[in-house]
Amino acid sequence: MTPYLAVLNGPNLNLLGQRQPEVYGHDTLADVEALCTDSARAAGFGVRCVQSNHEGVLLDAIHEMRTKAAGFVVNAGAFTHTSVALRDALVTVTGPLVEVHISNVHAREPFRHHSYLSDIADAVIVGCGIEGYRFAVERIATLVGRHRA
Ligand code: DHK
Repeated sequence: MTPYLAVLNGPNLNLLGQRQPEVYGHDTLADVEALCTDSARAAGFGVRCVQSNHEGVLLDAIHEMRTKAAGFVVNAGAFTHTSVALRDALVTVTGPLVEVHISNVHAREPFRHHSYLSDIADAVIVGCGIEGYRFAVERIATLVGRHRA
């Protein structure tokens, strides 16, 4: 079976393309998921994409995939800055974890400067727009030693 990457997007990311385009750009969540699918395929992976506005749904998805996914690409949205529960779930995943933020959170409000995930992530990508998701997929492929398998 083709190994897969989990691509998790948190609250409000379903509104990409409509929400604050000056911050998040004009691409949609569908564009993000297509980008992940294409870059993962190029590296020999499938993807499972989950977006939810509900913390518990994201937790359940992590529990379901934590030992099965080859790696996790996670943009937890605002839960990044608030959720010990997401951190506690993500620390149990067996593959690499890459945290992504479309915007440069460090150039924004102070409450966005702290992440509950960054110190448990293998890499953190901020401020690259949706291209950051492709970088995340490629980094996971490098970390698990799988390139165009
Ligand atoms: C997305 C969000 O929804 C915010 O809550 C984060 C992040 C930043 C992003 O840049 O992708 O603070």
